[in-house]
Amino acid sequence: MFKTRLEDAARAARSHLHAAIDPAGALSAPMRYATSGGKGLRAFLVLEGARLHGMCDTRALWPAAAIEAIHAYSLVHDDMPCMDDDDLRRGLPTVHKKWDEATAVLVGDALQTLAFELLTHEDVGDARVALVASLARDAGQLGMVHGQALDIAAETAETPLTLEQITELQAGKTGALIRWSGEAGAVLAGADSGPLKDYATALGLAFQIADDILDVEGDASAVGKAVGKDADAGKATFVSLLGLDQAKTRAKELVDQACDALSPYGADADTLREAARFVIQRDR
Ligand code: GRG
Repeated sequence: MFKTRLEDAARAARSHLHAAIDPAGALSAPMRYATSGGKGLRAFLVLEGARLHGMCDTRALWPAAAIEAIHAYSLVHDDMPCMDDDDLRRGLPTVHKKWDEATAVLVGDALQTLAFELLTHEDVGDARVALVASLARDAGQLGMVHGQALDIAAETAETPLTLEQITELQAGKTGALIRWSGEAGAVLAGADSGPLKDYATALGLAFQIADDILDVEGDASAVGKAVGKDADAGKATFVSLLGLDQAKTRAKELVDQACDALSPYGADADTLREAARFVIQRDR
């Protein structure tokens, strides 16, 4: 059930996003390229959260496509030589490798602004301003960009980060967009987003711990990007700080926490529970 829903969400959000990329634009080809592939986890979270609140996909696809646009922008910029410097993303050459660095900067810029344009579509209804404001906050100076800046600063820091510092960094870098995705369906419906926020906060941290584990245990061809980079760079990660076994235990605890947070929804949230289990079992 979950796998099918994830694939459907990824496909639907991608085609919604691609329909919004105007072929007349000078960057339409690299923008489509940067938003192809990917698991679609964030779009899935938006659509499932919306379904739990009786919201149809016609409304929810706008925030689902918007969050995948922001996520894609962050990956394009993160892959650049001035950031994480990667040649491979989703199993294909990164945008700056296939085109050039100026194109990668501009593709990220255009995807970011497109995300906010999508959220203002009339189908989104009364939640438009709330969604624009929360995405601006969660992607911005105290959200994802904050986490990314802390990560870059850590590369040249004298001492490795502590567990507390890594947790703050990841809550921004990876956690903020996942949290926004989890909450968006409830915000769309004007409902209490508390349970979904708790679910997505735990899920985001479990996701990042799983990512650190994949960097150690994963296979580059399955992951679709280089692995072993954190250890090579001497970077503090959940695995380097906790050890592999404890990192896996912590990820499992967070998945249980995420599932418990869904109790107000009963069995209706079983697909989201499956998603939480998938996040720590994935191979890419
Ligand atoms: C450049 C402002 C700015 C931020 C970049 C997201 C990010 C911040 C950097 C990505 C670095 C990274 C690999 C983080 C680990 C967690 C993560 C976001 C992995 C990629 O997300 P997935 O697995 O990707 O959902 P797909 O390809 O499935 O969409």
